[in-house]
Amino acid sequence: MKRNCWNDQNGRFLPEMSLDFMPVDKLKQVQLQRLQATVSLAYEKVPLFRSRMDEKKLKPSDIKSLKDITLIPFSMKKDLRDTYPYGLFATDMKQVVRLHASSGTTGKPIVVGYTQEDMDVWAQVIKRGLLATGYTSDDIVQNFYGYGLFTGGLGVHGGLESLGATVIPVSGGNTERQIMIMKDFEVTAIAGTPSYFIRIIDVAEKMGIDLKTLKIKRGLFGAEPWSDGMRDYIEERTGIKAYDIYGLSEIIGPGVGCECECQNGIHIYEDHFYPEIIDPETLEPLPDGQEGELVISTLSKQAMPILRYRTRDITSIEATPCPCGRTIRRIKRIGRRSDDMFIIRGVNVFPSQIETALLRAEKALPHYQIVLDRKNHLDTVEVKVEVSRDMMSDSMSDMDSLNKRFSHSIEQILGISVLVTLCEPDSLPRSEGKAKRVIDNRAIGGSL
Ligand code: DLL
Repeated sequence: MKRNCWNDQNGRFLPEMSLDFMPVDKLKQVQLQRLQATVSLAYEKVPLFRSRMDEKKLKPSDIKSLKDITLIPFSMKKDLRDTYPYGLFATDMKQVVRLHASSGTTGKPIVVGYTQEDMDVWAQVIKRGLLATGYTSDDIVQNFYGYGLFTGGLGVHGGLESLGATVIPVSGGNTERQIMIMKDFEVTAIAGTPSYFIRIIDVAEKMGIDLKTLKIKRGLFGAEPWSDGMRDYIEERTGIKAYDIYGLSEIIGPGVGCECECQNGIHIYEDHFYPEIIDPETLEPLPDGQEGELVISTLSKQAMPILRYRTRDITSIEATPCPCGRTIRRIKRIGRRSDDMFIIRGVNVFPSQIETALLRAEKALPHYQIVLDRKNHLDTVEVKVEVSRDMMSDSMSDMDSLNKRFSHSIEQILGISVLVTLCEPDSLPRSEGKAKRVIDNRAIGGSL
């Protein structure tokens, strides 16, 4: 597993990859210099950061060590909404060569911008992820992340081009055509959301195409939480290796971090993005190994520097080094956000827990949807589970016992019982991008 850090498997010199293996002292030095420059840029050019720092009587020159980062006020999604569209930009629009936007849960999207230098860094970090997961310039890569305002498609595209791979910019949707391309274009690697790939697996099975017989060796999946169970499902059904890539628009898009071939956590490209873990209630920093909310500061972004951004993603910094030898730290894979949590009868529930329960009950990944509602002032949850053709039976008692297996498994994990409804094959909506697992009818008044 431990490969010479300066070369790829063909012995070619890879300067980008060497950044993953920088001596820790050197890395910290780079981080401090870049943090100081970013704080100065944000203070001088972005009124929101300046006024927040002024309120705390904090000047850029007060940041003397990396620890001083905790003096800086947090920022969050609301700040991007409140300054819509360009209020957090630190450069003239003349320098901005790309805009992307991410749909917010309410009304207007949030807008993010990139200078050419930002674009180069973006391609570089994704290239480092591709190299760490075994992609090479010989690969023919089908990229089914959505192209457009979403950062996934064009972001990963830039990294693939920088690697020198052959990119097929197919974007999401038209599943049968995706499968035809995979086969006919002799695709060797893929990139896209895991939930859409699960859909591709289903459709391929229906078309009588065994993905294991194709040339695909690896996939880079992200943009939404996906469990270890889902990874096993993908790898077993298709014979590919499935790797996790993480990122968010506010920081750069995909490529804030990526797994390596060890598949044991996401290495953060710490020379560009500085990670911290905080307690989301007290906002105090937490030590390595302890789970909390991930906060990220950009260290090299020019168009839109962001300081101490609260991602809402729940994870921890891995305390132990990775066997791959990379010195950049890892975070645990992200299974949940602090805000897709819902509370049922006093119990905090995350969609990923329900997914784990369903997988545990049937060892197959059913399609499911969680419907939240409010009846008589009480929150209710219904888990709709689509029965696959293998699970279907004409016998009522078989279906009843299947329902009980799902309900029991959920109760074991959550400690509360929830209503499980079995649905016909192909009856639940499928995603072509990020899966929408939770339908929340409470906000629109619920049933009462
Ligand atoms: O989803 C960027 C991206 C594109 C990442 C393609 C990876 C691949 P946003 O639309 O701004 O950006 O959504 C960011 O998605 O805060 C997480 O909650 C979630 N997310 C992204 N990657 C992962 C992952 C893109 N690998 C939000 N695991 C983040 C779990 C992820 N959640």
